[in-house]
Amino acid sequence: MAEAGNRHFDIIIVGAGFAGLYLIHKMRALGLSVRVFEKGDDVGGTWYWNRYPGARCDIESIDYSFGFDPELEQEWEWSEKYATQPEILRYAQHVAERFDLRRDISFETRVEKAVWDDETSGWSVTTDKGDTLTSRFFIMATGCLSQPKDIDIAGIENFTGEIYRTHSWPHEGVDFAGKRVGVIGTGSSGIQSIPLIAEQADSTTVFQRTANYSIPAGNGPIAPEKRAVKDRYRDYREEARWTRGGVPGPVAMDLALVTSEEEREQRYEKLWAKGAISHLALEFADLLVNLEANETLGQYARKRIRSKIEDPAKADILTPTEFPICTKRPCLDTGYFETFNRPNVDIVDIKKDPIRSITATGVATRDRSFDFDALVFATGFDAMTGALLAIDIVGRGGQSLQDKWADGPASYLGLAVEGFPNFFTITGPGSPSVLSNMILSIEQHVEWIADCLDHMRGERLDVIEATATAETGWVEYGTASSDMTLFPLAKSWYMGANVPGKPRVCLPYVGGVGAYRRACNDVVAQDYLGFRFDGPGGTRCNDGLVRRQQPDVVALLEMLDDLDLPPFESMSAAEARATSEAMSAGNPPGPAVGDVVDGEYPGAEGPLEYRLYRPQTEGPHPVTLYFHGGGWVLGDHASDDAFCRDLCVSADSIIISANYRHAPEHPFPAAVDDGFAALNWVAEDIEELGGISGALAVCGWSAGGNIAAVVCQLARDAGGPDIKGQVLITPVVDGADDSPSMTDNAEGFVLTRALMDWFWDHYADPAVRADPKASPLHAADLSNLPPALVITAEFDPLRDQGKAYAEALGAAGTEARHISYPGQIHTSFTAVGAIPTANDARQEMAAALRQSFRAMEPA
Ligand code: N01
Repeated sequence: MAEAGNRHFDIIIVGAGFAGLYLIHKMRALGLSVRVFEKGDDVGGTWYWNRYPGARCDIESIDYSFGFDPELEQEWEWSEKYATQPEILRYAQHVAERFDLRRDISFETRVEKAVWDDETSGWSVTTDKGDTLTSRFFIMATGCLSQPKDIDIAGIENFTGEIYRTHSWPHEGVDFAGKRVGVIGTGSSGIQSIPLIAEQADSTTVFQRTANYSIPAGNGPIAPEKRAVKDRYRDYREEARWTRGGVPGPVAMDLALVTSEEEREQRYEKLWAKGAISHLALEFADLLVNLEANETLGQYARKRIRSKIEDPAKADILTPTEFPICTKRPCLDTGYFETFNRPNVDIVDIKKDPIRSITATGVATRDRSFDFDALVFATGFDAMTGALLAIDIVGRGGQSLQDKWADGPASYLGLAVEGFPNFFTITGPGSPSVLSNMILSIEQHVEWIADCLDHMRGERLDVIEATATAETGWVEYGTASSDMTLFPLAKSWYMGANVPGKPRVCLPYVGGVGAYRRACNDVVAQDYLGFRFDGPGGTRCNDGLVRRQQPDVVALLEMLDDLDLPPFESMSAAEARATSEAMSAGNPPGPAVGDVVDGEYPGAEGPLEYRLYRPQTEGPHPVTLYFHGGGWVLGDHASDDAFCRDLCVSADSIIISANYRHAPEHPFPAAVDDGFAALNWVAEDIEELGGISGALAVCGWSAGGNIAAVVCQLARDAGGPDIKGQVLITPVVDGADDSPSMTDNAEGFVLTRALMDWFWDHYADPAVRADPKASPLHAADLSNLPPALVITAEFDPLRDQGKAYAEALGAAGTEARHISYPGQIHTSFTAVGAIPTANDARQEMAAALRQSFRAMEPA
């Protein structure tokens, strides 16, 4: 062992890559003793091992470098936009020397086992040298792409030629001159190495299972504007910390699907010319969430790829088609596709002609056999969990990490694991890690841990452990985040799909480094929410979930927070209307429908506008009369356009969005009188409108839900029109509500209590609010009303009154169903395209409408 006799440390760390190096530096600064064990004979981690020809970073070096020390970042000069592996390795070595880090590292030593001991509140760590050491904390800094995937091709042991693997390339290099080389694998490693192998070799044959997207790196000297970053590195790094991928750059809010083809093409051209993957998927806000939008970039990429390959048969094989672009890690290349224009380079599509086995002399596919002098495997890694599970880590009660993660990794923030006290993972599963600039993410984890250990020391706490509640909550949040995206559609290593038998879960957190950093900071700000501490300073735990809303809701709330708009209730009605219109201007458009017709209907006191949405299917159709939201003050017949389109398509119903007079110009009961007039008009004219006679339902959101509920009562009392069903979305039904949801959700979720008061104050004098036409919950009789579906949101001041209305309807004998959606807010359900986690709720509403109409069909 390198250190003289010491067998106990404050911290034992596995891995001397960038994470291990920075950990030593930070832990030393805290005055803690550290020992790092590293399998290789020097520092550098992934850059120590992956020495294949062409290996480079795929995040620009100005970004892919440490930001913790201003002197370090000024003194180091990168020679190229994307540095080569030797240069990055030299950088790691420079860092080790500059901060005198090697003296705390035991090289050529593999950690085999680590066991938590409850008695001593520490870890016992065993190495392949037979040593057992102890520590208070145990940190895995083993990297995300360090454990190679087993080669799952039969017969490799029979091959008599040379075998190379990109992830553990010979340090002395390989001379392929005069050799026939077979390469298996076309991920980043294959795509980077193939052009250089092909330059040397007599012949090169590439076996490709899945064609991959790659864009030209445009490598070369660092552009002057990028070099100028060094003059403002501090600000630049800070900016990077709050981005999505850890690299500053423009983030589009606009959508590919509402941008003209011409403009899209121009933007994609520019994107290609940049030669960078860090912002590829951020060019439009819908590229990673909407398949059709994604396809616009996919098509462009395919066109560019095809244009480089002369032989159409080779182009067919090399052009990717099997997954949405950017759902597998996109590659950066230098002359990859052009390499296949060489006469001595071939591509074999092993999806069509699968490899049967490796033979003594080469590769046998189903239809052909190939002879090689050397085989190169670029077949990838058991990503993110492989290296963590390669060591036998045993936590509390003898539970191993392998057992705990048998069905997929469970981790709090990708940092800590319940049942494994004083154990941290750097860039573990559940953190942005591989979807980000790794060095920046490493720094954030190391700094978070250092702050945590410092806090523990200050509070005299010895043991920290994530709680089950917090861990499960974060895992669910991570899954909900990835489920909103297209990532699950690819058989990628992000999804664990490249390793046979590996659980299929999205391993990284997809929400971006900024959102993630905010979550980590929020945990700290809430007294380390979701962590249990123990020690002489006491036992303490503020348990709970760091993110309680759905991920898209969180993103929306964070965006609104950043905008820091004045509250509506501080504005005049006219200002509020203008602001509301401006805010909805960029909303996603909603799906195409058969027809949209604007017209006028006879309101209670004069003509009012309506917008009719007709399905693409053949009519006549049932009709749903819809009332928009906006607290009786804001909005109009067109303001919930995307939602009306969505409902039209999913319910296969004509939707008529009828405007009504707004307060304060037209206070109570103008809105409901207009609503009832609209109902009578639709019922009378239903066939002329393309509807089926009698097939009429109502639906409304918020104040529109109030109108829908009221018109059902008015129609019942008036003896018609007959309404087949009512769908009430977060409706206002009680002007005197003071239930817990009013207090719990009073602030912070778009509709605030203050805003609701402001709406009421504009709409109805307190003296009339108890009138059932204003507060339908207060109706003396709630029987014989149309079957109702009431949708409420967990984080909505109106949650409890919606629930109360459904219960009161049910108690009076009216068929009523109530669904409360966890993690949603008042505005979630109509936000089509913006809040995809409410898609289920929208499907429920459509199903309820279809059910109402079905009920009238003869059995
Ligand atoms: O590995 P991969 P990688 N038979 O998993 C194929 C980072 N990185 O080492 O796609 C036949 O991407 C497999 O086929 P398929 C970067 O994040 C960065 O190239 O599964 N083929 C695929 O083509 C990257 O994403 C840089 O159908 C088999 C290939 O092997 C990550 O590391 C450079 C097979 C594996 O591709 C991993 O990249 C290099 C089989 N049995 C790596 N098994 C930089 O630029 C697998 N394949 C910084």
